[in-house]
Amino acid sequence: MENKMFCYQCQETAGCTGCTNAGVCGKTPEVANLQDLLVYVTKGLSAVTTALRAEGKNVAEDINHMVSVNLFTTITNANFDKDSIISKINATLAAKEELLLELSNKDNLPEAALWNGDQSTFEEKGKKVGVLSTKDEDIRSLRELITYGLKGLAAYSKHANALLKDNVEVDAFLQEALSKTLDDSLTVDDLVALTLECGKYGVDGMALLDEANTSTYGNPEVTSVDIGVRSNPGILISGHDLKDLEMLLEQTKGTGVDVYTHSEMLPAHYYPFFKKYDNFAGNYGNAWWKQKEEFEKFNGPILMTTNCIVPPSDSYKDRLFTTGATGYPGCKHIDGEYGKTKDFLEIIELAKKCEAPTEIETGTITGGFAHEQVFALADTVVEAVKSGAIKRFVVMAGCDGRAKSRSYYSDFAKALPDDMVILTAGCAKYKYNKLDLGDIGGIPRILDAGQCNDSYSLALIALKLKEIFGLDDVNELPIVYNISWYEQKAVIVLLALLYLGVKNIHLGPTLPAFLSPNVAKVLVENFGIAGITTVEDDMKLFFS
Ligand code: FSO
Ligand code: SF4
Repeated sequence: MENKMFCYQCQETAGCTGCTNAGVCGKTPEVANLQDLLVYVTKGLSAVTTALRAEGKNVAEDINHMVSVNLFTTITNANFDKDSIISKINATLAAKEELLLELSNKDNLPEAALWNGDQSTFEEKGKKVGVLSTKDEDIRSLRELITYGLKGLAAYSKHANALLKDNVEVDAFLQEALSKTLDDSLTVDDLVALTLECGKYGVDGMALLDEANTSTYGNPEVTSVDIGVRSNPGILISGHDLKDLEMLLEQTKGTGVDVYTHSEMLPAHYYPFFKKYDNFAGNYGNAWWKQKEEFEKFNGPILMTTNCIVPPSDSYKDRLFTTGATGYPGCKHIDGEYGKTKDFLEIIELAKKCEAPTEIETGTITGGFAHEQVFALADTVVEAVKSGAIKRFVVMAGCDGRAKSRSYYSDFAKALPDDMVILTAGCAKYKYNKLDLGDIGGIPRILDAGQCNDSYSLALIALKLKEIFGLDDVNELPIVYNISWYEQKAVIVLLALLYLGVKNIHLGPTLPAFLSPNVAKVLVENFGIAGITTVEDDMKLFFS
């Protein structure tokens, strides 16, 4: 039987091979095929911009932003709204046609750069240009690995762009690499090299976002975050976009409405800038996949600034709002250009009519161990390592997810010997951040740097320790990498770590379905990438 769709970009893909009938995430075949077309036309646009740059011509900033937002739109759990995707395809085709007029030499352009069509053809075309249109399984695997890494890079660039920070070299690379995934003359070796180059730009992209965040909101500092509730009505903000949070806090000031963070927005509490808002209440709930029960209990409106959206229940669908690259059919989308203020009044007015959140937890969690904060504690940390009080660091960054097998990460954290410290970032932390693992001489045994993009901080910390201990190689440090992945931002984090020379990363709960046996072999042989087994066996493997 013919597939209705094909997608294998996330860890929860059906049967660990591919979603062919409907997405496990809730993506319909119609939306999946339209997303494939959006990726295709974005690659076409990128081939044109890359050719224009080769002719020495300038590419406007709004085109760079369009490419990033388009890719972000197709990340797992970001946008389920076919109308939003169709309008992005139309806008991309229109922009591409205009740019084609500026291009002198059109001889070497791929089909995607020249294709155009009206809306009635989109879904059929999407079916023809998806993942399986590349027949060779190794070339397909590498093209998808690169595309997913670029989706992650685009997401991080988009957040920096919203804070009015751009890196045109990152944008030019992103577009060139996208266009190279259409180039049939490239060999497996060429694409392996391009994959590693993605890692280099992944580091640059995360550095850009880190600079954008810290120059705007200050350096994260150790912070204790309340996980209980107050008595006022509240708005829950989820996702990664700090600029959206800033606008929401400004507009809710003095309204009697509190703002709570959810999932990946938790690390916002660590930034000094946001501490001035009295109505910035705390963090409500856990990682993205628990949102159905938690959003229902929250009682007030929810603003999704990025993925991960779980298709909402009717009980709260009318209080779910989207912004940025996200979208869900039937949920109100609030837009706004970079540098302009989005209008969240409708959300605030709705909140006023809602009950206060139902308490689901009480207490606090502590985080804020991004690079500057850890550097400030460097003497204590180094002393603890030298004295043997800290024997090892375990990087457990990445994503959380619904799979039962992910209880491995809670069990692993619980089973870790008392002289080991977890370094984390991303929503993976929710598997253990409410455990009381104590501290080592005042250093908590779970150091949370922030969002998944703050894995950059963990890399900086590793490089700093390498320097302090006078080591030649980052792999000589007493650090083990046991990373959990779910969607495509984790792919660029992984490629960035590989670029920085980190070896022997363990990736779970399962290896990506998009790695063909040969591509997986390249990663195993060159970087020592491995999966996970059981907590007991992995403990022996990592620490003996
Ligand atoms: Fe998690 Fe979702 Fe941050 Fe991801 S909320 S899974 S890698 O979007 O982006 O860590
Ligand atoms: Fe399936 Fe994941 Fe793709 Fe959703 S994003 S359709 S769950 S592979």
